[in-house]
Amino acid sequence: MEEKWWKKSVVYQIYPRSFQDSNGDGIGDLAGITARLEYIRELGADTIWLSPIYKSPNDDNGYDISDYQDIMTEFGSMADFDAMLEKAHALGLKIVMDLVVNHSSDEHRWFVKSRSSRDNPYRDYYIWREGKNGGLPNNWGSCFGGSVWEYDGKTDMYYLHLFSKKQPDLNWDNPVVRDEIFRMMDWWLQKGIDGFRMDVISLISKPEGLPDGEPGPNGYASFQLSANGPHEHEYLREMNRRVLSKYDLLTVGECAGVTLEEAKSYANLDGSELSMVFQFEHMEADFHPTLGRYAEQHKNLPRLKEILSRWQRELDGIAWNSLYWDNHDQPRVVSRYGSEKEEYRELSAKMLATCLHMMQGTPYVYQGEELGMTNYPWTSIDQINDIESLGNYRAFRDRGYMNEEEGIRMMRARSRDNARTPMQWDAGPEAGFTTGTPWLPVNPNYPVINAAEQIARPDSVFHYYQKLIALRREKDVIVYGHYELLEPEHPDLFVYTRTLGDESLLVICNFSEREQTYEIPAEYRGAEILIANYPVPAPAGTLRPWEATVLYRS
Ligand code: TEU
Ligand code: CA
Repeated sequence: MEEKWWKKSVVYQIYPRSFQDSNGDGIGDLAGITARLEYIRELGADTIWLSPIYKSPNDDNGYDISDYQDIMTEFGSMADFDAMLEKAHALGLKIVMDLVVNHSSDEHRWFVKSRSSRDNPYRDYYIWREGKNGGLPNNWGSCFGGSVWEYDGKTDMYYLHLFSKKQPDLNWDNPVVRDEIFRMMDWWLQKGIDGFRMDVISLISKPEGLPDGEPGPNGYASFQLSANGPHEHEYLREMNRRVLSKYDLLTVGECAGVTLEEAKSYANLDGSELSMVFQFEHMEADFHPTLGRYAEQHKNLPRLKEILSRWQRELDGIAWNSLYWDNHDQPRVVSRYGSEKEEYRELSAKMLATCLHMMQGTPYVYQGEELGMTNYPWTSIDQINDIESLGNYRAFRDRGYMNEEEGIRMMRARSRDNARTPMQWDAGPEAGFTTGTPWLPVNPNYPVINAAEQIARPDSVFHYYQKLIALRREKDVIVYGHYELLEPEHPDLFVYTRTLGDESLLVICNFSEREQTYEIPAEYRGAEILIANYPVPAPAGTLRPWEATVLYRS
């Protein structure tokens, strides 16, 4: 396989709003990030993905951009950005920026002009349609609840928004739009950034004629109908040819609705499109059969294993995987697949980290994951800020699928705000995140779960992540080894091997608090323990609650 720096990387994701506030307004900012860069270096990650920091009215916390070449007022200035980039590079940290170009904000000057008349030059920057039979142009539902169509009285037409009505979709079929976007990307790359994480890039090419789809429980067809559209790969190859290929970058496409077959194009090792994709199949392994994400969790380990293993096996040698449990859109993995119980929280956090970090692909660590941060104990819908949680809760409530109490239970298990509570730095006021009032409450468990305590304690989750990251640098078998799943049907154990030439790994993870019996395959008996989450090995043939062990042979 061709050596590319990002194949050996570990990426740390920062959600700037919740990472570190530097001026007491309760909102994280660029100066806060700059002050904490040493922490990321100490952890060992070499690349940072910054969620959006561009000018934005914050309808969706920066995923609605009103100026792609300016900084969000709350986050600071372009000078703050330049200072952050310079210090990051001086510390050997690369910076990957979020690129949100499926849609802009409705406050972007392009959209302001676009909606002003039917025949202005910006009209076709966005997707405008007439109503059909006195109703909406089609039956698609937005990711945040309700229709994807917003009626605009000024010109008596509807515009398409797969997300909120303040996030109108850009029209990628218009070559002038592609020119604008590619020029803007180049401007950032000239500044010296090291790549892009491309927001819902799989949705940019809309299907011909925008046809109706099968409606789901919310009454609408899924917005994901526009995934992997007819010109998707053509546009990405154009972007690659005109912009990306001129630099040495990490590019990761967030690909809602991507299939394995599609990923083989998006993330092909020939470098014609992107370095890798974020797929969603494994995030959907615990979905409710009808309500999908918006219900309590339906855990199913064999299904999770089948999905991850299929991606491991089938991309091997063809395309490159990304590896993630957490991001700013997902509940915290310890609460999801691990245990919040005091005696098991750290063990389970380390087990989950082991399971992911020993796979082939580039691992992503979302801020606080390296501490085993957990979901927030929401007690009221009023505490929720996230537009997606609120929009979908209201839609399901109005259709009689859930009452408020069920809604709160759903938020505890699922809301994106579980990931967005402030980073827990220390046991001081507001966990050291701000000297003011944080925009979202700090998780009350911060006196127990915080970075200062974990850095000082050698057996913490933080130091375990540090070790996993260091191992990836040392052992090629972790980066490149071929993957094989063992025990596919076991309801609680996730066991796999990695092999590269004479080197091999056996990864054993107990996804339960039950003791298990498990006979280690003969060829691994007596092998070196590369890393484990208990200080001493279990008696032969057994596994303790949430145990993880990696055995190494060469
Ligand atoms: O999310 C895209 C996406 O596909 C959503 O469905 C996401 O998976 C969902 O929130 C989880 O249920 C991206 C960003 O990551 C998200 O924060 C933005 O809100 C969204 O795009 C719109 O830009
Ligand atoms: Ca601030």
